[in-house]
Amino acid sequence: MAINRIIQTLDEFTIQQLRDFPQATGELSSLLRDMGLAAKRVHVEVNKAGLVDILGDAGTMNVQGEEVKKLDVFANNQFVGVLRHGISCAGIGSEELDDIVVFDDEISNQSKYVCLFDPLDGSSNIDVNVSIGTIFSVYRRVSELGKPATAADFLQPGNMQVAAGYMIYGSSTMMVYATRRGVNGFTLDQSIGEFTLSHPDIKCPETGKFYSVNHGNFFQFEQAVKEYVTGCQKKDKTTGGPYTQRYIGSMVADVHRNLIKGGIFMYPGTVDKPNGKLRLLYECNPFAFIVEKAGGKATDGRQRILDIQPTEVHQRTPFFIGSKLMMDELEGFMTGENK
Ligand code: AHM
Repeated sequence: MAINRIIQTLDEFTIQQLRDFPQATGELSSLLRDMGLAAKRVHVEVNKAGLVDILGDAGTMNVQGEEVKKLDVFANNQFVGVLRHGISCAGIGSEELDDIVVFDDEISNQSKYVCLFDPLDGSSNIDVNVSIGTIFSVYRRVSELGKPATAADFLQPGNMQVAAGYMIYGSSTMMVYATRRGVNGFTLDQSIGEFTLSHPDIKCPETGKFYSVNHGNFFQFEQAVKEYVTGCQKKDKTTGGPYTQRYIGSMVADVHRNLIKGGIFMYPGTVDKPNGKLRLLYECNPFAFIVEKAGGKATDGRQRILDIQPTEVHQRTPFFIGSKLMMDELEGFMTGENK
């Protein structure tokens, strides 16, 4: 059967969206294009990671006290580079860097947006050929245009995001991004070197069959989470279980699967780490924005992720995200209703 579908590239798609908004300046499209360009460079390196001596430790620790792999450094430099030289971004925050970086030059000071990103999430999986990803978040500045960006631009609650997205470097490379108009996914067509629209208007199924959690931490979870997770494993009227357990340890891959197929991803707090592992600004807010725009939900177990007022760029939060009905069931356990 002949496939008669018009191929639309990322650029064509964002330009088409701009046409619907004659007052738009094109800065956001330009920023998304910059992110796509950096992602293509990272894709090339990720794909030859097994061939060249780019694997291994860069010999430094990141601000979280974790080992930095060389590809993390490479990816970080690509994203910082495109945004610094682009026309839309006044500054960045990166999971790899201690502090925000303000691009204090004439063009950047006039730019409307700041961008926060985790350049290579799931990097402990690089050595073993498991999917990894990039996660990013875009905010409109609250500081005065014409002057350098300030810390307040970066410390906005997630509900102020104008766009958020992720790239997944997996069996194919994809870029998925959300704006208030919805969520769309683009797959890298390597024959032309372009991201092309492959998943238009993504909707997260209301429920699903997957639950994703690190079971190794089970005995450290709070009681309500233990009960919900146990409910996922057995025939249970309240949770709708049993569900299939899928956990790669690469959040981009885990949440991507659950976004497309339906499911719930959890990284709860533990006795040792009450705020869990994941970073609010670099990992949780962008995914919360994307999944909510697709019809799902995201909370820290008690409140909506997007309503949390951040106090510092590297703060962590417990994280629960996924299909609406599964999240409602979890919520019932957290509030004691589903006991
Ligand atoms: P990393 O980028 O240092 O690998 O950490 C982030 C990753 C997430 O992608 C993933 O969901 C989580 O850490 C897995 O953590 P754990 O191994 O504790 O389950």
